[in-house]
Amino acid sequence: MKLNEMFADGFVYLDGGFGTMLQKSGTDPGRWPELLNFSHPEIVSGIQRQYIEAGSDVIFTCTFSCNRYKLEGSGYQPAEVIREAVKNAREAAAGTNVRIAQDIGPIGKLMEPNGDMTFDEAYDMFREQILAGEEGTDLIVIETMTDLYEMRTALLAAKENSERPVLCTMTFEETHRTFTGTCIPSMALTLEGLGADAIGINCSLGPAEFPPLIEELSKWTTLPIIVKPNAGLPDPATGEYSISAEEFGEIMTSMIPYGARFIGGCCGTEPSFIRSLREHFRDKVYQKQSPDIPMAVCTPETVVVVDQPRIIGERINPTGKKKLKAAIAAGDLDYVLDMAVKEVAEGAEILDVNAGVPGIDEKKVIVDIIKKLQGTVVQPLQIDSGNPEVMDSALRMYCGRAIVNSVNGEEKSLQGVLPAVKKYGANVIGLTLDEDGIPKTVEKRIEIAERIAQRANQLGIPNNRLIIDCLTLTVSAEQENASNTLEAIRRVKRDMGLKTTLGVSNISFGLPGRPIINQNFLQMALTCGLDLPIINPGAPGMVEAIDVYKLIMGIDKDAKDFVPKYQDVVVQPGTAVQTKQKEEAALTGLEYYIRNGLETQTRETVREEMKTRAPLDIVNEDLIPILDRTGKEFEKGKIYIPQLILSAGTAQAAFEEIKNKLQESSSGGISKGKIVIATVKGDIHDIGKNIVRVILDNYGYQIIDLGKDVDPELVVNTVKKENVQLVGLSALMTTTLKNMEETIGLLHQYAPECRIMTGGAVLTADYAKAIGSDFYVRDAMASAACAKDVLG
Ligand code: THG
Repeated sequence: MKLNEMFADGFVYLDGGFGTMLQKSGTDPGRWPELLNFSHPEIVSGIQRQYIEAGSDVIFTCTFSCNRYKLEGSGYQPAEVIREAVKNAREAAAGTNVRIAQDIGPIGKLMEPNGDMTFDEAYDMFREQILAGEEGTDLIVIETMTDLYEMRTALLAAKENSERPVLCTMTFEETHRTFTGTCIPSMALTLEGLGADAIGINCSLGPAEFPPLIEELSKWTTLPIIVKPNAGLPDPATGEYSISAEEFGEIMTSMIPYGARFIGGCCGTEPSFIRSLREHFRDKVYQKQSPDIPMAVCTPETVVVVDQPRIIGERINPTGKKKLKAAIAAGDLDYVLDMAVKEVAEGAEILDVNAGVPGIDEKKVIVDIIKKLQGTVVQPLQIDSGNPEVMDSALRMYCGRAIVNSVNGEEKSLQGVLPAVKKYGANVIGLTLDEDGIPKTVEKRIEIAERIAQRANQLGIPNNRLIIDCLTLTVSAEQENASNTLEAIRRVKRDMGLKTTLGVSNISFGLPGRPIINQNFLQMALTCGLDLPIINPGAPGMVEAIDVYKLIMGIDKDAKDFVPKYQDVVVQPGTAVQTKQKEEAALTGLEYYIRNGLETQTRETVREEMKTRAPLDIVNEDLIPILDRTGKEFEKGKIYIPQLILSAGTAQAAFEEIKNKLQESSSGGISKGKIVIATVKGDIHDIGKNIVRVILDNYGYQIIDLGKDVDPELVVNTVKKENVQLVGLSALMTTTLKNMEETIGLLHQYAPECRIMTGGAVLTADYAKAIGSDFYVRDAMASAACAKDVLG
């Protein structure tokens, strides 16, 4: 059943927090709260019934962590727990027309390229859950996701294995990003593209912090919006949340103008909160949004809006490039990555990727390249392949909204390529050519463009995802072709209202003075309305032509970009311009390799350096300062967790080289010191602790990660055995703070020299001090400062 058939027009009331209700019921949820479906079914259905009585139209099954990974060791299979949970929810809803949503939360470990769980592993776990929930539920809810890779994998698994509507929510921070760096527009573009039925935000913060997040979301989706905040922040001592039911209902109404439709609560919201929602929304009307969403291309971290000329870098294309061909054939991904990083430094905003080398497994290679690039470069990709199967695999792996290069007017191409564009929510380039090649006349090219647009629209691909390439041949052969291309661009833009792209350098094949031709043709094409020039951004004069275009057309308001970029620069016509920004952007040597995940080059450089320098000097003078600077960039919000993980991992390769060398001679410590970290006993959430690990790793400390739900004795024993000077403890629930206190007590007793830092969602500075912690770390970055304090 479709979502709009399931619910009458207007607001739909979801449920509230489950965990906090469980705590109130006096049961110990233990390590696997979902097992309460077996041991205490009456408590589970009882909570659900309270939500129904309070006015929920939808209740969620008690299955948040019912995945194979999280249930490991419980003695239960995900499917049997899910079936039991569905039974309990049905029992609670018996005799009502309340809908049952199968609840699915994060698996609990990071996916490639940020972590090591593969797409297939994650997909299989989600599919297992979805199949098990098919019987007896009406909806699928995927919630509390922080990684867009995982979110989209779960959504794909839902769409491919069930007909049930899918509600998707992610968890954002006040920075308007999830902890892995996903931004709101990227979530919206990606999930709407993949066919989600409603999207929104849950958990995260209290309702008072939600309106700006929901307002931003409302600009990027036509789907109904889900709003499910926490009841503010909990007081660590009492566990009471800061927002009352009354305030909750009141504040939630402020999001009606942003299209809030599916409303409910997360942590700390009890049935009274849902009752309050009902009361406050009773005389209000759902305000459906119809935003005019611009064409955009994205990765989780970056959105490139095509509201002005955007540069597509053309260089990752082996045609005519011997070295790149050999690298692709040999699987040398670092070579490709290096090219990508250079293109971005030169000004590319989107990267075209073509892996078409004869005799290779193109499908596998393009997937590997996409994974590699998405692990490093935050710029969106344009995938270039003539093979629909290759395109399908590439889009399946790509996280975000890509551009498909390309479809053309031939029936075979339309049928082969458009279905994948639709399924994965990509943008697509339509080439104005068909069985008879590139038409000579402008009219014919427009006809083909119209045919492609019509076919795309029929399949549900809207015009804001369609780009037309009017194609240019070299002006040396058929001269009138070039001016026809320009005229066709003008007409596609003006009459069809579509965005345009063009491989600019084709114009000059076989002629002398190519850079001059290319630069001027680019300028002419921009004037005719070219939006997405495909160029080599390192070629002389090309980026500069675009900078000038933006200046003259008033896109670069008050020359804000132009003046700083070109002041102090002596421009030699016809040569590449070395601007200040380019110099600054250009990291060099080891720093460049580490920051960009170039492991091969990192190892080579370190080995080379060790021929003339002491290994420990390289650590102290190069590696640690590089990691410090990387940490600072992260602090400033210039890079995100994935980039931090990447540089830490690459630096690890450098450390390995150095260790090998040291072992050859004598031994010696090369880390800045050991730190034990753990999530305290009873607490099974370790997101915060994992971020801390990444950051401290990145700063060059040796981390002994004891994991989650850790016994106080294990912490103490490890500290003593390893002679550790600093321990980091985290607790995410008010109920486990007492275990934090106990752990601290034992440490003080048995390892009095060891210092203790503590953090976690529910902890405050006062409370940390009260339970004997030496340092309160407000956020993960603060742990680095603390480590520096203790260990230097
Ligand atoms: N439209 C669309 N896609 C396209 C094209 C187009 N993709 C391919 C091509 N045309 C654009 N991309 C390239 C890629 C590489 C080169 C040219 C165009 C290339 N150029 C140099 C040369 O001409 O000798 C080499 C420059 C260099 O060293 O990088 O190799 O029209 N939709």
